Amino acid sequence: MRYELYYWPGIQGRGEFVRLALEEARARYVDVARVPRREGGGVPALMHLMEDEAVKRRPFAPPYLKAGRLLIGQTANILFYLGPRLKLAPADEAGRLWVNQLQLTLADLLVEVHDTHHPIASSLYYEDQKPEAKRRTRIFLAERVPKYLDHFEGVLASNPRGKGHLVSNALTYADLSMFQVIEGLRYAFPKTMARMPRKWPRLTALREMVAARPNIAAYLASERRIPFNESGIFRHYPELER
Ligand SMILES: N[C@@H](CCC(=O)N[C@@H](CS)C(=O)NCC(=O)O)C(=O)O
Repeated sequence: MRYELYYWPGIQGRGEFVRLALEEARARYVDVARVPRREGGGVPALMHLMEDEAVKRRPFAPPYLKAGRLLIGQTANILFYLGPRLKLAPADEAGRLWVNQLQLTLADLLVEVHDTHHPIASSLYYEDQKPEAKRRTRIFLAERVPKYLDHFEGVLASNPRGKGHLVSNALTYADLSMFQVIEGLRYAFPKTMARMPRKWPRLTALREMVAARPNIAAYLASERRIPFNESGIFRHYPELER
């Protein structure tokens, strides 16, 4: 199977959760919007599947994945499909649902991360909502980050035979997504996350374990990994953390 991933070309964003799973499994895939337009890629190819009424089961927003005749939207849904196929999900239903639940909780967290810099509207510039962003970020860092990270630290603690994995004792896409969220939080909020090794030692170990996986390490060092930037979900605006 040669998968086609559709996501905005200049940011990690939500597409990165799918990229990490495909990269870990060394799956064959094309990041379509990063292919030149003259070769049928670029943003027009992405928009076409969202906007052309002739397309069946059109997605609402990127990322989406083409797998043969299937067109699948929603990050967690894409990973739910890919998980068993890439051997990144448990074989049993209860395990697969638990991985999906963790992924959906991370998706909730992502919305809150986005709202730190865009608390009023995505259609407005950050510069037009700075006071609200500052207020929102203060509460996010004081209340929400600890609540979420305590939860995931607890998931690791309640899986003592998991060899550092969130689910069972093998790598799942939830571990990869957890890694990505930690990386993003470290980029956006370095002061808060400097406390991570002391406050969330199991998550710190998970981050190191995932970063050291050969396929992930090779991907992170490659040009395929788009650097974090101030167009993505995780943005570093020092004034927000001050
Ligand atoms: N719940 C969806 C959210 C998708 C989403 O918000 N995609 C963003 C980029 S990360 C987008 O382009 N949204 C356009 C919009 O909401 O109008 C998912 O997890 O995939």
